[in-house]
Amino acid sequence: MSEQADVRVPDMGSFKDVTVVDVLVKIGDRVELESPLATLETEKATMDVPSPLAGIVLALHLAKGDKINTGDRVVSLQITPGESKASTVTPAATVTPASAVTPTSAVTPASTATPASTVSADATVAVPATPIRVPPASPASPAVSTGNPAAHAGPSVRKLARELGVNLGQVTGSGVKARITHDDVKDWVKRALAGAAVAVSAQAALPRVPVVNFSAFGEVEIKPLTRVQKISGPRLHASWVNVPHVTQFDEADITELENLRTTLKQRAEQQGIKLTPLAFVVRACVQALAQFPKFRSSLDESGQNLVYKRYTHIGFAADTPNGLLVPVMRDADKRDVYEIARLLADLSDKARQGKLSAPEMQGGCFTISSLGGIGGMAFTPIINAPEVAILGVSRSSLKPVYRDGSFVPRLMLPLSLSYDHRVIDGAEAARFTTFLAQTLASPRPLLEALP
Ligand code: CAO
Repeated sequence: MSEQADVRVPDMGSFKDVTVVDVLVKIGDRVELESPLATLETEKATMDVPSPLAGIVLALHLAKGDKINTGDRVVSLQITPGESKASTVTPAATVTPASAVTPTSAVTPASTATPASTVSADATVAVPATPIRVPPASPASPAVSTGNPAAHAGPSVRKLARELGVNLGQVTGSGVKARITHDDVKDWVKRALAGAAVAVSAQAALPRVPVVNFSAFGEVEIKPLTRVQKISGPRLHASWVNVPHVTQFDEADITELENLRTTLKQRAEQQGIKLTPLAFVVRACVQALAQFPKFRSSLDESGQNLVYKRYTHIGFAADTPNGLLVPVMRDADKRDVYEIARLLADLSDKARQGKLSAPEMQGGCFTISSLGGIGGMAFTPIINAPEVAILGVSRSSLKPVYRDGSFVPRLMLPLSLSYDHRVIDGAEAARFTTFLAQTLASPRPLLEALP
């Protein structure tokens, strides 16, 4: 059989007429032991009133803005005997058996969400594919009620969140047991502002794509994007709208490379290695990046400095059933062509099985996207920002090349280098692809032992 009990304001010492700044529950809510029920504010501090019992809220006896004192009723709870007991740890609110609790005697419902109609909030909703994600990934308004009783946060953090209009339910806590700290709230606000600013400028700058009711023209079927697409889409969009892309095209004569690869392929296979042309391309890129280190740099946040990386981690686009993933091969400059080939296969297998770990997708400084196994002559890859360049590789084909007075058949590999024109000039890009083509055309050194 269930019982009713009143929860009262605990002993507040000399504080009198303390203001209720938030009511964190509403009638019908289930509260657990020590769930905060309300937040009180004195001149010196804010404090939560934790529930000394678990139960269902039958009535609220205070409202936001009320002045209350020790012993005043906070809520009436319906409790099941044995299910909960008063806390012995926290300075809990006091409990008295309810005399006659009538739900209708409730003062007001708990503080409700007040979605603010700020420009930033609207803009964020309107452009969900904003490059800088407003935390969390959901485009919800940052300015909603702070009264989230489930959030694990102390009174002063709740106060800060309230003042800044942060919904604690959207903040990830970095403290012990995911407790939300002051810094977590401030970080959330910083990121929300950055995201909103980008969304506002993007919205202002971009004409909108028309919304079409396709079913007016025939039968349609709606399928959601995959999780990978939902993540990679906004990133690609961010790069597309933020980075001035130019693509430099070239061709590498890989006739000799292909002859060499054919002689090595079988032996490699016996060791379980699939020696594809891409492994040689990665090796050639390592050399090009050593020669032109700007191609593995990134602009810093201010856009005023270039961050030169002294490491060569190379990402490569992998086509998976769930969408595009970019595994990263760490320290590609310390690996020979066989090791690179093995890693290409291992990482792309993992990508297809959805088993890549976070470090295996981070830290890249240059990306290669190879469609050579599929087909095509050239394409314009989107830079994996904040990287500044990406190499697209298409399918090699035999072409007539004019040499020493006659046309000869040569195996030509198409290269498409997209680069960030804020960082790289066209002449540098042409030097980079020329170097790459020359390196691939004389492949023996690519097999040499590493330094
Ligand atoms: N020209 C001609 N043939 C090529 C080639 C090229 N440029 N590149 C690869 N090939 C051949 C390989 O030699 C192999 O042939 P065999 O089986 O006869 O030896 C075949 O094509 C298939 O190669 P592969 O795809 O298994 O291996 P890879 O090392 O070339 O590529 C990977 C690995 C993971 C990059 C690739 O499988 C992949 O996913 N590519 C798609 C990348 C992508 O989606 N990019 C677009 C991103 S932007 O949307």
